[in-house]
Amino acid sequence: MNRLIIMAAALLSLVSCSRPEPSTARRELDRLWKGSPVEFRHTPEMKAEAFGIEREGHKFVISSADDTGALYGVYSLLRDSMQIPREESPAFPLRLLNHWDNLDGTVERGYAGHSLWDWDALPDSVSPRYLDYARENARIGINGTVLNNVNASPQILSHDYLVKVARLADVFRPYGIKVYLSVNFASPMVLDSLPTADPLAAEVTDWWKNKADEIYSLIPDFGGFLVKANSEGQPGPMDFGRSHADGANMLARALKPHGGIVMWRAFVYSPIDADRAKQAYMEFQPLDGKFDPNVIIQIKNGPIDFQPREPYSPLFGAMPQTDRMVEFQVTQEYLGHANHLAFLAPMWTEFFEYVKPSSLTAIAGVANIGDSDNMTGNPLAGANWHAFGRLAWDPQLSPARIAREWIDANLLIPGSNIPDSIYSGLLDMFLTSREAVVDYMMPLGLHHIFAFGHHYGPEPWCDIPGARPDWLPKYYHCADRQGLGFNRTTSGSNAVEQYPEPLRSQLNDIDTCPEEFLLWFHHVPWTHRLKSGHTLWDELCYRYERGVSTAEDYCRRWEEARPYIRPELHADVAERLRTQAADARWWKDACLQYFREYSRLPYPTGVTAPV
Ligand code: GCW
Repeated sequence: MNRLIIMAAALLSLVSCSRPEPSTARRELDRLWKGSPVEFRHTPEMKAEAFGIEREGHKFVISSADDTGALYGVYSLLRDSMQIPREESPAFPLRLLNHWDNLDGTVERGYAGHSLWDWDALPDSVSPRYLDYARENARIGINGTVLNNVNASPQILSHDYLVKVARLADVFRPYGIKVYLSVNFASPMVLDSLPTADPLAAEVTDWWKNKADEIYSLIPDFGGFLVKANSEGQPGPMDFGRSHADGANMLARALKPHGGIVMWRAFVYSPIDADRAKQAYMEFQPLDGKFDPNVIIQIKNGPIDFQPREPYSPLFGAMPQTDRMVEFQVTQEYLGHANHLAFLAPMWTEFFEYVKPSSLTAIAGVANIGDSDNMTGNPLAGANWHAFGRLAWDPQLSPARIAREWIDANLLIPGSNIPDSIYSGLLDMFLTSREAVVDYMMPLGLHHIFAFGHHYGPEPWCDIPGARPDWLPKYYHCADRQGLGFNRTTSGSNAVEQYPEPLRSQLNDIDTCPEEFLLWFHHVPWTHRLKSGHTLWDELCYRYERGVSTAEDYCRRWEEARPYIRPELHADVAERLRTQAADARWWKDACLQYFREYSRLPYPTGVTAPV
């Protein structure tokens, strides 16, 4: 009887006592703002990950339904304690970084050193940098990370590696971050010598089911798989005469009992006869409605490959019965690597002008992170990591606001009284930088005239023996004596057909096609007049020249801002900006000299002839 009374009393006290304080949120608060007048309030009716901040007398109250919401509330309060009361919740439930990190420590398209993951030292030794990484991500609302390259080594699914992955998951969990893995479709053949990886073969489905059970026994909140299949030589279901849907659904069914998901990439790239810009749509659109509910199709923002400017991929509008997510590239594979300043928020908000965030289930960004001291190589590239997270949280945020947040917190000497004119010069550098890159690399809709392999400098003349057909000279720019640009209209490859009306007709007509996409969709005569009144040739020259002078101007502005910038950053960035300006001139000289062999027109006044 006594025991019963004690148990009832204990139960009663559990019910009446409020939920314990969210421990990570409290720890972060104590670390970043000791003695702060903040109280946490458990508010179960709020949405997952959401938070509210209000004032009660002298204290701040952060309300949330869960610990992650409380943590996000802390970071948000530290960023802005003025706009109160406010309530926020994320626009996308899944906000992921994709690491293209290989198990040997290299990073594909990474420009910030080696991989942050020290696979050899794990699981016994856990670098303190994993915690820094988790905090940086939680600060901007990232809630998932795919640890390894989409060109995936099957070894990541071996037991030894899964134990290491589990250690990382333990570090990230308190910060609301789940781990995911890229998987190689042929894993059962490589790891366990199965004769096939056919997604419809019973032994294969069993293998994946057992693998999923093993993963979840080590990592109960494992997020799921990311898959690059039948693209650039990676294995996939089509090797066995099956479709992307067969492959994705088989994996999805193995993960489903545990609540995991499959992100199946639509970046399919193999030498085909059709215009490469059409390939993803051609392969995936017919499969709409055939994917299981826990599959999301992960589509790059544009139809080709992370170019400085691309129109949105028409696949986003073509699979209404399938969950879709966008893949942005935070690392600057095609935007000057770690040398150029290219603040990417304007590029990503431009995408959202065409694709409604509410039509997407999730968002991923290919990380620009490595083991360099600042984790991003170029210190200014930290602004892109920040921007990706902030836009994943709220795609309506303006690039200017995001840039200001980052500049204030990271660039300026605390307390430095920077004059308005210098501050707005700095801000303007960020906001114009992506457009400047477009100007000096590939204006007016030109694309993919990069050097083969490293994707850094210009090579519109590329004719590497043995290169893929679309790398052959002129595949993308189609320069000839008449003009320049890829005819994707109804009289050409008809890629316009993949876009809905009225956009399709607008793109199809040389007079209504937005000029930033002109040479993407049209083969334009050299003497065709553009809106500026200039001929195509003259306008092309002016754009390249404008790109160069903008890049040169950045060096001057940066110098002017020197007294207000953290000294350890100033010299490093100054050097990179000088490289950027020199590269801009290199791009201009190389491209104009090359295209002039076709246009045979003089350089217009005001444009310095290449030396
Ligand atoms: O952008 C291209 C890159 C490849 C990359 C591929 C992809 C991971 O050049 O390095 O491979 O896209 O997205 O799969």
